[in-house]
Amino acid sequence: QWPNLHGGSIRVLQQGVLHKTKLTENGKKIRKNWTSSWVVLTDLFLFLFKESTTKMSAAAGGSPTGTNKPELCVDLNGATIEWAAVKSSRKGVFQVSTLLGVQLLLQDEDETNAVVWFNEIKRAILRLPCG
Ligand code: I3S
Repeated sequence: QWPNLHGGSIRVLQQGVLHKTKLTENGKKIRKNWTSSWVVLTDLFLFLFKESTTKMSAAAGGSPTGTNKPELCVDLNGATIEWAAVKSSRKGVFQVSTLLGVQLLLQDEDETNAVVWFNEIKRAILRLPCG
């Protein structure tokens, strides 16, 4: 568990490596650029860390501060998630879209694992006020 600013703590629901690419940036469609990230699902946010530098420290319970900042914080409140087989030739691909217009594809080669991630993220979204 990570400390937060209010002395409470952020509950980590699931973490691991996923492939990701953004589909849009500032509302504009961009060219895909698949990279792998260390993904941490919490109640409110999906945090994506650069995989190479943070996997070990995140796995060891490192906090997302200082040089270990996430490269992307996806607000799950009001977000949507759907399978996105038509948007990629890869298998195990789903899309997360936020209220503010971030569109992200996430992928796990292992489709069983992709289903686990999909269900956990979906459940987190549905628990939130706008979900
Ligand atoms: O949906 P697209 O545009 O066919 O996605 C592929 C391309 O973005 C490709 O790069 P180029 O911009 O050089 O064409 C990527 O290397 C591929 O990975 C993209 O497709 P997949 O099916 O992997 O999402």
